[in-house]
Amino acid sequence: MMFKDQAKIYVKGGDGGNGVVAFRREKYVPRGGPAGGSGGKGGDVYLVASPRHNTLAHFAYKVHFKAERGKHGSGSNKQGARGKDIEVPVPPGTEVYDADTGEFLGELLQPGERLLVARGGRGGRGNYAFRSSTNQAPRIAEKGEPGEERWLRLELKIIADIGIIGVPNAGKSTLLARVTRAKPKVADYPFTTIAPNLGVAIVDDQDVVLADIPGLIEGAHKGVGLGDDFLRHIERTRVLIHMLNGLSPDPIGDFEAINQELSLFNPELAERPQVVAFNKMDIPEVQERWPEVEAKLKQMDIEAIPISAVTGENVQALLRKAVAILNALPPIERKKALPIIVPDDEDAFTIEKTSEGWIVRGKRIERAAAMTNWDYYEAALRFHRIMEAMGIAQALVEAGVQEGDTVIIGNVVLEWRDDFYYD
Ligand SMILES: Nc1nc2c(ncn2[C@@H]2O[C@H](COP(=O)(O)OP(=O)(O)OP(=O)(O)O)[C@@H](O)[C@H]2O)c(=O)[nH]1
Ligand SMILES: [Mg+2]
Repeated sequence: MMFKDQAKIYVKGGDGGNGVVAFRREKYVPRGGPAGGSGGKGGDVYLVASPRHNTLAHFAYKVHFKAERGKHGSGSNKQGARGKDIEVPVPPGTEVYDADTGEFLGELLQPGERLLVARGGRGGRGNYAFRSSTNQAPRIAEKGEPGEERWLRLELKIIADIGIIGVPNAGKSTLLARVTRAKPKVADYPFTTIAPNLGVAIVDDQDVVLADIPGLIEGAHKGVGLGDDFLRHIERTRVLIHMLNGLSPDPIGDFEAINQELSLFNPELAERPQVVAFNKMDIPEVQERWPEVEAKLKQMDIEAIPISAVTGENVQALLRKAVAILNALPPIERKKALPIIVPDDEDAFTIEKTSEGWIVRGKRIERAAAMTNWDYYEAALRFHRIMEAMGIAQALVEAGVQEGDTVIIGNVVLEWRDDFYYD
């Protein structure tokens, strides 16, 4: 399956269940009190970091995730059941953004970590909840609040302690296979590796996660070769093993070209600590070249280690050096993640005059409109009160709304009446 390190998915919390209007029926009591139960809350949608997933490929076919809606309330003041939450598995190392606004919502690093991405709607209140000293038999109930919905952009950045980088064919996958139980494909042609492979090496009793990154070539930061996707993975590795191909016509030129690509992609990457390895030392011609390469690197202040990924020569020394650097680094700082989505100013609204009518937009008023059960006159009155309390009715009058005009709020279309007063 093709590697996929970005995905766009749609998530929607369950709608809240509707509240109902009902009255108690008892023997000898001609007209009982209000007994309409409230609807249950809709289920929430969570993303959860699953160690069984390494890629976002499973989102190629399924992109819609909806939690269950809350059950409706019923008579005898029975509350509707809560809708079930759903958990959408993502690989550890997934960053989550709102696809429309670009806002960073959080990242999932440790297996089992959860992030709330779409809240279920509140259940609508039944008439029992509306009873008061002045209205003991309310004929009003709310509809459930619609669940939160949004498109998310997921971006996978694998997290590894050590990233193995280098030109195609340098022997990166061979090294990973040598020191971990990973079984990456190894072949004598460039771009064998098209997706990063992860493995765990044990170095002096310490577990170290290694990532074998696909080969990089000049222009990679502009998308040449396998593109810039994989440069992003390098951002999430802490130490780099930069592998030189002992058989390359110009190993030092390769080395400089790749470092150039890293810094063009992200200047911070050029600062990432590197341990340089010169590979394929089991081949006599490569051994012959080594002194010259070693000297040139020394001039650049670089202490390279000659290795053979095939025989394992010097491989432990290479890993030890990388792990020593790793252990000296400060702990990873997490990106600031919002644990819960903070809505923007809920009460804000706008009014626009269009050929179809007056369009009122605003989070709170649209939600109130969606939750109003227009079958009940009292509910319509209550909505009108909300319009007044929020200053929307007055704003419409000031804007010039006329008797009979159409007013559109979310999915609700109303006819404006000047005499819609109450009490
Ligand atoms: N003789 C010898 N051959 C090696 C050594 N390491 C890798 N090779 C060979 O070099 C070729 C490329 O090895 P890979 O491990 O696939 O190289 P890679 O860097 O992962 O290549 P890409 O995935 O294409 O970027 C294969 O034919 C390997 O057998 C080594 O230490 N000695
Ligand atoms: Mg490879």
